Amino acid sequence: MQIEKQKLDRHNDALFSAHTKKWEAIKSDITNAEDVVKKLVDFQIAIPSWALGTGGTRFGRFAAGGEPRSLEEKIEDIGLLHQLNKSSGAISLHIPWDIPKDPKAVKVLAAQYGLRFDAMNSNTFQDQKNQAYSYKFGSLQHVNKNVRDQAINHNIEVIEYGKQLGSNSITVWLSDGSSFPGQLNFRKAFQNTLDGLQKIYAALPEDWKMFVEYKAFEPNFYSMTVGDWGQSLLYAQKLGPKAYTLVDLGHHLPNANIEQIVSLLLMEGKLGGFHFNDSKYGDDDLTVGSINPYQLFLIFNELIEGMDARHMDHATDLAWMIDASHNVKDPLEDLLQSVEAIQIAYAQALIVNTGALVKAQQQNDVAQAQEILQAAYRTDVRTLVAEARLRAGGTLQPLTFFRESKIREHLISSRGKETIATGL
Ligand SMILES: [Mn+2]
Repeated sequence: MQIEKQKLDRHNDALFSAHTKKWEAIKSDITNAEDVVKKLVDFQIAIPSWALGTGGTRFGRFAAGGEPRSLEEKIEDIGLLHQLNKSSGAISLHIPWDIPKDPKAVKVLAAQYGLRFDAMNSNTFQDQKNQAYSYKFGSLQHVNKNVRDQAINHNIEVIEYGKQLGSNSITVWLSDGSSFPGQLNFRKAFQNTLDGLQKIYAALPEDWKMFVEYKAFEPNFYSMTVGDWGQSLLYAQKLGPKAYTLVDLGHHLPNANIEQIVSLLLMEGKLGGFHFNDSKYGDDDLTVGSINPYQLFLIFNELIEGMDARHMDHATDLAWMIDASHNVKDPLEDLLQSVEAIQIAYAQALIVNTGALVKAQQQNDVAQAQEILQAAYRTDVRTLVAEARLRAGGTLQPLTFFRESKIREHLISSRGKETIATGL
């Protein structure tokens, strides 16, 4: 569904004078407020096609109702998010859950909502109907060449779909690994995987990137064949200049220093993209910023520092995507919260007094360094984020608008209560 412009205007008009007061105040406080707002307007976060439906756990699934029934309806939902926050201008597709039957028409539809196609995602962690070989014991690592070839061909097929949609990257996440000691020869598993990735890499168009995503555990619990950033970087370095490491916040062991990982990958020119979520224990896929917003801020601080050191464009040189699952929330509300949390962390990192921080580091002034970071983190930047949305043509308060307009109720009445989105 698309929201009429008058409705958006009415919402913004009602909030405008209160917002303006706050904006004037923060502008006099933060010297680079204008610059932050401009950067926020440019910053877009891709929404994966599997995040529009209610997620499940291995125990159960409780549908929200009105969930998208097709790829077209998923695009419609992301279009709606983008209309409200003007920062969700990209969609990331998962194959085979969302195979476009008519890629041309799908591309046109997405463009109507102002969306482009971000990284394509392959799937060799599940068996599909009528599949010749099973991935039960892995895909690219598999001891049987037929299984490996099937996984390679699938990835090449995903690239082909992506080409038709105007995407320019593929994310390869492998569930490969072992659950018991002795199950796997680590070296051979690595070599088979590298060989498969090389064949996929060879099928990349000139201007494409390949992201190698790692994960510490699950679904395998003894070893993962792409288990950490070191292994991912090893693959990426061996593959070549179009291969990069992808960091998913939930794919680390507890208490990992993700900001340091980000910093070093950027230093090596090998950070390709980011999957945002939050977690308390493992890969919990909770709303971005819901558990540990300070960590998110520290990560953004390193992202900006590292990108600026390499003169990278914040908005376009890395792939930004939300990768979460929503078990007890309305998926659209959750995504609105996630995007806002990312924007807040980004804005806070943009107002860090970097000159003073460098000076404090040079002088080993540890207390002062902490003060500088926390001064930025403790600044309420929500008005900057709202101002960016307003300038881009979105809503001042997306979540309030979503609720007051009864969008979920409308979706339920048009799509039905029992709809199920394809995906996990
Ligand atoms: Mn991910």
